[in-house]
This record gives sequence, C-alpha cells and structure tokens, in this order.
Amino acid sequence: AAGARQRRGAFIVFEGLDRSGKSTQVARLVQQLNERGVKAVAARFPDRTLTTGKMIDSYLSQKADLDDRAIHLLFSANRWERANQILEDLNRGTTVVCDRYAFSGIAFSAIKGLSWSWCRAPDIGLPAPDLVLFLRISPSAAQSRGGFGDERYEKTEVQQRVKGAFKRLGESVEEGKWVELEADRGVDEVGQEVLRRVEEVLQGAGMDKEVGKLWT
Ligand code: Z5A
Ligand code: MG
Repeated sequence: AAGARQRRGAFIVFEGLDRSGKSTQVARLVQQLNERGVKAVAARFPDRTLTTGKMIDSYLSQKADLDDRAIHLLFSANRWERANQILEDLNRGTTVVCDRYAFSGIAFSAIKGLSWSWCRAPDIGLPAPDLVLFLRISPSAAQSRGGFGDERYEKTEVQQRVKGAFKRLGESVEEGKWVELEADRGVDEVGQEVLRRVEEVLQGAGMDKEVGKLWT
C-alpha cells in the first residue's frame, strides 16, 4: 500500500559458551542470506577495532587489569559505539548478524558478584535483538574443538558459572525470542536449523515494526 513502511532487516544475535561455534555460524549465516538475495552483515562484540575495544582487548589478553565495574562499562560502551550503525543498517533493510551481545555482558559480570540490575542498566535502550540463538554445547564436545586459549575467561570453572547465568537470562527474555540450539552437531546441520529460524523471523510481522529497545 502507498506509504507503507519498507520492511526492515532482522537483528539476530548468537550467544553461547567458548567454542560453541558462534563465529562459524555468524559467517555461514551472513553468506547464506546474501546468496539468497537477503542483505546481511556481521557484527561482533567485543569489537576490538573500536576505541573501547583496544582496552577490552588488553583486559582479555591479561595485559591490563581493570576494576570489575570499569570493564563491565567498557563492554557496554563498546556496544553503544556501534549501536547507531546497527540501527541504520536494520532500518535500511539490512539484516545484522551479531556474535555475542549484552547477554554475554551480564553473564560474565554477574558471576563476579555484581548485581543483576546493575549489570543490566548500562545496556538499557540498545537495539533489541529480534532473535537470540543460544548455541548449547557439552563441555566434552567443546573440549574436542581444541584446548582453551590464554584469555581471561577461558577456564572450565568460569564457563560453568557463565552457563548458569545464561540459563537465567534465557528465562528473562520475551517468549520465543531466545532459542537454544544443540551445537554439538556438524556445522551444516546446525546451520540449517539456524537458517530456518532466521527465515521465520524475516517473514514475520516483526519486520514491519520498529526495532525494539533492550529491556524497556
Ligand atoms: N565478554 C564479556 O565479558 N562481556 C561482554 O559484554 C562480551 C563478551 C560481549 C571474548 O569473546 C570474551 O569476552 C568472551 C566473553 C567476554 N570470553 N569468553 N569465553 P570472543 O567472542 O572474542 O571469544 P569467544 O566467543 O570465546 O570465541 P570462540 O572461542 O572463538 O568461540 P566461538 O566463536 O563460539 O567458536 P568458533 O570460533 O566458531 O569455533 C571454535 C572452533 O570449533 C573452531 O576451530 C571451529 O572451526 C570449530 N567448530 C565450530 N563449529 C563446529 C561444529 N559444529 N563442529 C565441530 N567443530 C566446530
Ligand atoms: Mg568466536
């Protein structure tokens, strides 16, 4: 109809533990969407190329120590540095596929003892995902994908506690917008289910509505 709003792109977020295959699936999904004529771009957090990303990188690689609150706010600021770009892309009809987001932000800080509400606050109002795909993986399967690296959170104990925090986060998200996928399968098998879920979102009524704001 005349005056109808152009359908926007979908904001798709991947979350999951270390080596669950997020980066692999983000790249695969962007490629598959583009092949199907759906404009899509990748984003990732932390984005280590941004101003705040340099400090985050020093922290994660254990070259720098920071207060738990300071690093939490830097991770959030890193998202805000990119937020307008994401919003512009979505509104131009481009789908944005994002590797980790504010859910990782809360999970990794809450396990240090910072309160849930304090952790959530700085991300309030960020573009809200239309779908979070949580890649679920068993510790033994993750193990078979290579040993831990040298980064700060790459330890079994941390990963176990983060897993619990993610579970709580999933329960707090609007019905249907947090989907857990069994990631302990071949890349293509996981990818097919990913594509199916994302196509449902792209065909849904949500793409005629404005991009939501996180936790509002
Ligand atoms: N962090 C935070 O504290 N606060 C925040 O706000 C945010 C993040 C946003 C760095 O993140 C750290 O920052 C992270 C959380 C914290 N710490 N931890 N843990 P990152 O994104 O830079 O790092 P990562 O997510 O841990 O990256 P990763 O280890 O690269 O995981 P992945 O992306 O999920 O996996 P992958 O690279 O796609 O795959 C891992 C390997 O498995 C690779 O060799 C693949 O070829 C292989 N693979 C992938 N899929 C499969 C399947 N299906 N079968 C077999 N093998 C596979
Ligand atoms: Mg990765």
